[in-house]
Amino acid sequence: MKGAVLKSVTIRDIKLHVIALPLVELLKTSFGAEPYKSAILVEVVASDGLTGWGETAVKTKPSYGAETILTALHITRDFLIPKLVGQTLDTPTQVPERFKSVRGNHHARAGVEASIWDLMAKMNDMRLADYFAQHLPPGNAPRESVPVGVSIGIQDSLDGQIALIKKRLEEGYRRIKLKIAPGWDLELARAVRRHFPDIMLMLDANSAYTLADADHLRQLDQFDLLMIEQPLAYDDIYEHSLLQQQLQTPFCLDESICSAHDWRIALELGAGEILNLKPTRVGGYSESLKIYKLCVERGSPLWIGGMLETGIGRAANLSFAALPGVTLPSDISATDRYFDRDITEPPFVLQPDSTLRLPAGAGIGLEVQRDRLAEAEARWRAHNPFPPLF
Ligand code: OSB
Ligand code: MG
Repeated sequence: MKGAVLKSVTIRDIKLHVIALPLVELLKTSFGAEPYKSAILVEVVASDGLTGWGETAVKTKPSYGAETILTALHITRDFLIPKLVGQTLDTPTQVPERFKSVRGNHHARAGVEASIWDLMAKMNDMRLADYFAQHLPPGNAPRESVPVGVSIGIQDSLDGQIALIKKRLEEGYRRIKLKIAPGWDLELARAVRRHFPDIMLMLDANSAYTLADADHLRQLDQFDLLMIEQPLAYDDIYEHSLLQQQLQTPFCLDESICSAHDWRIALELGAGEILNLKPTRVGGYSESLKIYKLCVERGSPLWIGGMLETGIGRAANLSFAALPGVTLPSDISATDRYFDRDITEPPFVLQPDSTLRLPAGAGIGLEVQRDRLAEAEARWRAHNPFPPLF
C-alpha cells in the first residue's frame, strides 16, 4: 500500500437484512427468471458507531451459482460473522485470511467483505474507488465516469426483443447484451443485426450449450459480436478452450471463473479472452484486486458484471469498474433499469455518453433509506418461498 498511513477498524457488530425488491423488468436467462430481486444486505458497525454496507448478491434458487439466500444466511451468521466481531483490521484485504477455514461460499464471503470495504473507506474519509486504488500500484487512479451497457433478458417474441433494444438505445446505452438459449440464438442475432447493423452487441448463454453445439454456435461468427459469454458448463474451463478454437468471436467467461487462479488457467488454456468479473462470484474485492492485477499484467480485457444489485452492491461495483484496468463497458445500468425505487439515494442516472458517474461521498457514496429497507425486509418475509425448516 502507498501514501498516508490508513486507519484500522475494530468491529462491534454485523447485522443482516434479507430483502425482496420488485424489478421493473424480469431478466429471463437460459436458467429462468425470479419474480423479485433478493439479496442479503450486510450492515457492519464499528466500535465508534460508524457503519458500512455490503450486498450478498444471491438468488432464492441455486440457478446461477450454488448458493442461495438461505445457504448464505447460514454461512454468514454461523461461520463468517463470528470470525470478525471484536476483531481489529488494518485493511479489508485481511478479511480473506480470517475466512480461510470456510471453503467456497463466495457470495456469502463477498457480502461481508464488501461491508468492511465500505466501512474502512468511510473511516479513512475516502471514496471507495480511491480506497481500491490505494491497494494498487501507482497509475490506477479511478475515472469519474464509468462506461456501462445493459443486459436484456429473453423475450416472448423477436418483435418484443427489437422494441426493447430500441428503447435501451434511445435511453443512451451503447453496449447491448442479450441472453440466449437453444432456440433463441441464431434467429435472434440475425433479426437484431438486420435492425441494428452497427451497435456494440454481445450474447450471454449462461451455460446453455455443450461441445456438440459447436457447428451451430460457429454460425454466430457472422454477426460481428463483441463477445459470447459463458457458452458451456458453469464449472468448465477446458472445453471452452476446445470450442474457442472453433470460433472467431472471443469468449468471455462468467460462471466458471471463481478466483485469480481460475482466470490464469483459463488464459493459459485459451478458454476465453475476456473476463466478466463479478466481485461477488470470486469471493470479494480482495480477490478481485488480484484478478485485476493479473488482467493488467496479461493485457486481458476486463469488465465488471452484475447480479441486478441494489444501490449498495452496484455503487461498490461501479467504484471498482472506475479503475482504469477495467477496459470494456460494465453490466452496471442506471437505477431505473432495475427498480422504481431503490433502497439507496441518490439514484444512478445514465449520462448521454453511456456512462455512470462515480458518487462523490466517502465509501460507496450513497445513503441507505431505512424506511425502504424495512419495507423490503417485510416484502421478503411475505414472499419468502422457503420458510424455516425447524
Ligand atoms: O449472467 O451476467 C449474468 C444477472 C443475474 C445472474 C447472472 C447474470 C445477470 C446479468 C445482469 O446479466 C447484469 C446486471 O446486473 O445488469
Ligand atoms: Mg453472464
